[in-house]
Amino acid sequence: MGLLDKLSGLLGLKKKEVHVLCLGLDNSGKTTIINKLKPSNAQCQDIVPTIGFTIEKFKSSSLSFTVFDMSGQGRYRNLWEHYYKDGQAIIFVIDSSDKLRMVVAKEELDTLLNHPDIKHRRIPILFFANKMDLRDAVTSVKVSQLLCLESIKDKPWHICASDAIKGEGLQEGVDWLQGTSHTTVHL
Ligand SMILES: Nc1nc2c(ncn2[C@@H]2O[C@H](COP(=O)(O)OP(=O)(O)O)[C@@H](O)[C@H]2O)c(=O)[nH]1
Ligand SMILES: [Mg+2]
Repeated sequence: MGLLDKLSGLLGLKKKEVHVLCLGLDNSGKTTIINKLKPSNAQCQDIVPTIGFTIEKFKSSSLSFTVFDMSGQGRYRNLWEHYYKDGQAIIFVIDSSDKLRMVVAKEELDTLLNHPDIKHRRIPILFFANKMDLRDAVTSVKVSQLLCLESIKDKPWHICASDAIKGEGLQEGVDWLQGTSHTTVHL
């Protein structure tokens, strides 16, 4: 069973489609992670390259993924925020070796958490502290400190160290998402 098949048990809803948002700064590893998660027969629904802004959408069985970069595109913010209300789980990817932009990742996370379509929902957030294989990478504990994850009280969250190229850590994250969402996501 592929990782994505396992995930499709998410929410225990076999029929209804579950929307997962995969977010993070550009170059953090989102596309690599999603490519590892999706089975080879997943349809690439559409890649929408508006000027300077790309939304990747994948669909497989009862799961759909919407993936986009949150950085350097402030003026496209309202385009991507439009997807928030349909998201039932969030995968937030961080480049653990990019210390310079960790503060930007934190700003984007804070903006996300304060968005009206996210703020009052107990939507589970899975963080991937990605690129753990790189010499410059900080630990997942350090990433969670830098992003102040402990201050997230009203949503279930979990952080996993990952190496998306080798596929390490992804299973643990998917298992957590699958386990948590039965009790925490209300439709
Ligand atoms: N060393 C290392 N490189 C990674 C990892 N994940 C992604 N990359 C590389 O980082 C770059 C950006 O990845 P990509 O998935 O396109 O990032 P996105 O912009 O968030 O979609 C690519 O060159 C990937 O091969 C990882 O865990 N370790
Ligand atoms: Mg990408």
